[in-house]
Amino acid sequence: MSGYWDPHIERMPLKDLHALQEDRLKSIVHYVYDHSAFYRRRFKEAGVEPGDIRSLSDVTKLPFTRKIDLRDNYPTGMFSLPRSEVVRYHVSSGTTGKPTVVGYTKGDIETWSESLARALTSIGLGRDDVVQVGYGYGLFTGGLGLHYGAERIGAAVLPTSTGNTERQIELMMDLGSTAIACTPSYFLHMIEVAEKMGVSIRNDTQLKAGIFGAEPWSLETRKRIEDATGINAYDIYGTSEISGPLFTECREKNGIHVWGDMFLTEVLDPKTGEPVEDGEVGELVFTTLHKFALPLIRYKIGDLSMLSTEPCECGRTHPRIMRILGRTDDMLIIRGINVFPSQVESVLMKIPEVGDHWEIIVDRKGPLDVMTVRVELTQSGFSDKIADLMSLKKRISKELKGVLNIAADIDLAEPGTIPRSMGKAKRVTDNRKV
Ligand code: DLL
Repeated sequence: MSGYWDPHIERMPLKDLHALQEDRLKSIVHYVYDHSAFYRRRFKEAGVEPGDIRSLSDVTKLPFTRKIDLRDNYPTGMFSLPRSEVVRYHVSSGTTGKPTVVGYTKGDIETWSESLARALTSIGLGRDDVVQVGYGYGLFTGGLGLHYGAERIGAAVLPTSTGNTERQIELMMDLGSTAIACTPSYFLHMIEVAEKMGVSIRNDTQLKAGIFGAEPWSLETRKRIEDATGINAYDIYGTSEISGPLFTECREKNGIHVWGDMFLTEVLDPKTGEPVEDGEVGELVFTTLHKFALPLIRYKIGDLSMLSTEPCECGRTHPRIMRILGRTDDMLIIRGINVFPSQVESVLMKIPEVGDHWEIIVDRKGPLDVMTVRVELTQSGFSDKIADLMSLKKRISKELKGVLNIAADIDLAEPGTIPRSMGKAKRVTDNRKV
């Protein structure tokens, strides 16, 4: 059957998928209890034993784990296997605290690659494709993750990593890259550099698909990328803790397929910890069902999304998560109002005069929080007439207020003045914390 990497698994009837998940949940719970002193202690504290987990719904009896547990047990205190079984480590950058270390057995790397092989096949890639991997190679999971996934489907990998953008574009043309995997903010930068080089991604390259993620990006940004280049831009999600990049949208572009034989997904109310209904926003919690060096039980990632358990038009039965709103800890509280940077992006990207780069700066002036949104204008949106700029400022401010319910100061910047990122874009500077 074409279009699927593993049709038997991907189209599995829900009843069979649930039975498989139940078996795997029971085994992984026994496994961590037997192999990891951390989980034994946690389970005992929660008064739960592996034998208590008899059905899928019993998952709620298990205690949560969080990033802080990985940090507290730095570097490998949460691992379930000794070093001799580990074939790879990845390490988070630690920008928001102590770094976290994740590890993989040979089988874990295979499962990770398999997950991406299914995902890449679902967006129509295969052995005739050239996949340019512009995610960072090294301690970050993006580069090597995509690399192994693309190799698994027999594509030719062009491992450009991040940076050296002009060379990336030359190679894209010379080797005929048909897909690019990088952060959406880096791809926007690539489009800009290509233009400066006199290269049209639409006409001068063979690019047809983008695999964009590792940071929040809005549907409006997708539209901008697709309109500017003619490619199909797909969302890819994952976190280093559960392996790295793992899941993408399929060609339907209606949610990210999370492979149920590998992961059990819960979406919970961040306040009560109770499951929310399908289609309601909640916090993502994953249990790894088939990962053995560092299995995670009810891991609270902190990302907000919605779950859909309806089978997809593409024929895949596995649950989908909808576009990630952001992390609970990305949420800014400005004068008591919750603001997600992704909401700001959605508003800005609908305004044609606003370019692709923007940032939020939060200060405290006296007792008051002040949010400044600094936006770069496009060449055509930029005017030397003060009156034009003033009226644009007003318009942006009004649009933002309509969605966020708070007023923001708008700072208009000339094209090319906001720093570009090669990896995850830094959108927010919160001066209140320093
Ligand atoms: O960013 C893994 C990855 C690499 C995913 C390449 C996709 C592509 P971490 O560095 O651990 O891992 O960061 C994970 O990034 O919890 C989300 O907050 C955010 N994130 C990742 N993908 C998306 C996405 C990698 N598609 C954290 N949309 C996650 C929104 C995303 N946020």
